[in-house]
Amino acid sequence: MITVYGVHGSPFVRKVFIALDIKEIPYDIVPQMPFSGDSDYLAINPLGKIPALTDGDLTLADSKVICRYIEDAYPEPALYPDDAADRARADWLEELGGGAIADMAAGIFFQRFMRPRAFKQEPDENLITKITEERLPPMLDYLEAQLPDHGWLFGNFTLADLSLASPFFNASYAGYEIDNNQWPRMSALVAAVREHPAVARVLAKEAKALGLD
Ligand SMILES: N[C@@H](CCC(=O)N[C@@H](CS)C(=O)NCC(=O)O)C(=O)O
Repeated sequence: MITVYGVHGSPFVRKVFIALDIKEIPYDIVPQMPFSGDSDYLAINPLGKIPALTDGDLTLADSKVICRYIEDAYPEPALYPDDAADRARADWLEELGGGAIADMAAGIFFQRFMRPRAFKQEPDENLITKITEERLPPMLDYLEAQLPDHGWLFGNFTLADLSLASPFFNASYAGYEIDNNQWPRMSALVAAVREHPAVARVLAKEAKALGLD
């Protein structure tokens, strides 16, 4: 049986839940908060980050590594493109979505969602403006040029589509939406990923967990 360590709300944990749901692989969840310093968890992932996953004797961390394992061990339905060049490009876009873009979205989410709720502090609006006005627009320009006019990046839904859209679910919890006039393809991608049945199921559980339903 697969066990996922993590909590709803993290875009990285969300990716693993969605990959497992799409492949109809049953799993248990061990709730694990990030930044907990919990020594039992550090034995599973010495970085202390979520998610981690165990499958029998195998223990893994990092959503990208975990999702590649899930894809190799449970290939159907495929969540990455077949063609080598497409797969490399999907890797790159997944990396960008889980790296720079997730960092920016996490900045907005932390300031406007987590700070007031968890720490009873005001958000740093200057920091948010720096992200939304300076750092994010060139990234969105780049992504807009990467996306097709319609449909998924590689024909079928892949983890590249999910990884680019998912950070913006967190940003939207904090009141940020991609401007549909300036970046229509990115805005449409986020909407389409949100409506994917497995994504919608996980987001519904997430809304409950975050007290947003
Ligand atoms: N590259 C990692 C990033 C995971 C990550 O940063 N998770 C956040 C939660 S959204 C975390 O655990 N942060 C705690 C920390 O950085 O110590 C992945 O893809 O799994």
